[in-house]
Amino acid sequence: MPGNIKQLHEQIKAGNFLALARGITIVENELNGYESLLLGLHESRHAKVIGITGPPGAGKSTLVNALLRHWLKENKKIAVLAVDPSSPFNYGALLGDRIRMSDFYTNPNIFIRSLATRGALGGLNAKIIEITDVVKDAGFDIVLVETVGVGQSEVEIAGLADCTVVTLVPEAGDEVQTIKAGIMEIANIFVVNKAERPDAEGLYRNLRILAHEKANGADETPVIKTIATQDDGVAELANAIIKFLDGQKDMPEKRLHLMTDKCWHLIQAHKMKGIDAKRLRKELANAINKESFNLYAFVQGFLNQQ
Ligand SMILES: Nc1nc2c(ncn2[C@@H]2O[C@H](COP(=O)(O)OP(=O)(O)O)[C@@H](O)[C@H]2O)c(=O)[nH]1
Ligand SMILES: [Mg+2]
Repeated sequence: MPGNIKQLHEQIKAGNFLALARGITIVENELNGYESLLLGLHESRHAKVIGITGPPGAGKSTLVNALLRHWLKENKKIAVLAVDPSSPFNYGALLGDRIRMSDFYTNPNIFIRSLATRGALGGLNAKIIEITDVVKDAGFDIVLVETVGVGQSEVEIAGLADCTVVTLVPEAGDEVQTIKAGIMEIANIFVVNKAERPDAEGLYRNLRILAHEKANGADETPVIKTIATQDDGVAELANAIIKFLDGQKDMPEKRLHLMTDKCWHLIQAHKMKGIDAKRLRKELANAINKESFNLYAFVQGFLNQQ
């Protein structure tokens, strides 16, 4: 590994947040040395990744802040990765309510980073796996990843996280039909946030019924009511998360699925290396007008020249 990257990695492992921020930027943007950095990681298995997902406005950021405050009291070292296009910078503001900003920025136990989403509709950051791996090397107890629940990102977060918390709110509707089928597979814990609202009870009851049906005699997925803005139910949620993590013996099976997918893409990217798009276009322009042109034979010929 190049000397400067090796030094950066040492600093990351020593808990230097500036180095960690730099490492994330290098990996996120594929800057010089990013492959060396990734190849040198020893990814601590100590750090547990907790995914907090759910629709926009459900109160995910508020919950993350409440969990942060809860675990800070227990001296836990926590990283937050916020992949949320709607409220990327609200952490400082929310934390600022109860912890002075200056304290928060110098707090050696919290690292917070907002990340861009892959598409306009949200979804995880394209480099979320790499970024999480870098963060895991920095000696955190907990890595909280906030993501907006939109289709594929929910599947990804379930593969990435050791525990996935699905946050719902009453206005999501208390009808069983409105709860997407896939969400039962993904959630390790359900949160009914904004529980002070009268219609929260219906959603809560329906989730309990679904959890009961799914469990079929085994442990039921916990459903926890919270009022994140008042810290209500937050200690209970934190305990449920820790209990779930403690009881987890095997790696989540969705991890293998996600990692297979990731390997596939890395191999694809690796194979595409050295393919010169300009030359491809030029050669295609020459070939395409010929009577005998066959796209597939052209591709084979092009690859054979490499
Ligand atoms: N009434 C009520 N409002 C809440 C609660 N939790 C969060 N909010 C508010 O809901 C809005 C969206 O919260 P936010 O955490 O940004 O949601 P996110 O988009 O899921 O991250 C904010 O105005 C919060 O103050 C709650 O338990 N009750
Ligand atoms: Mg948010």
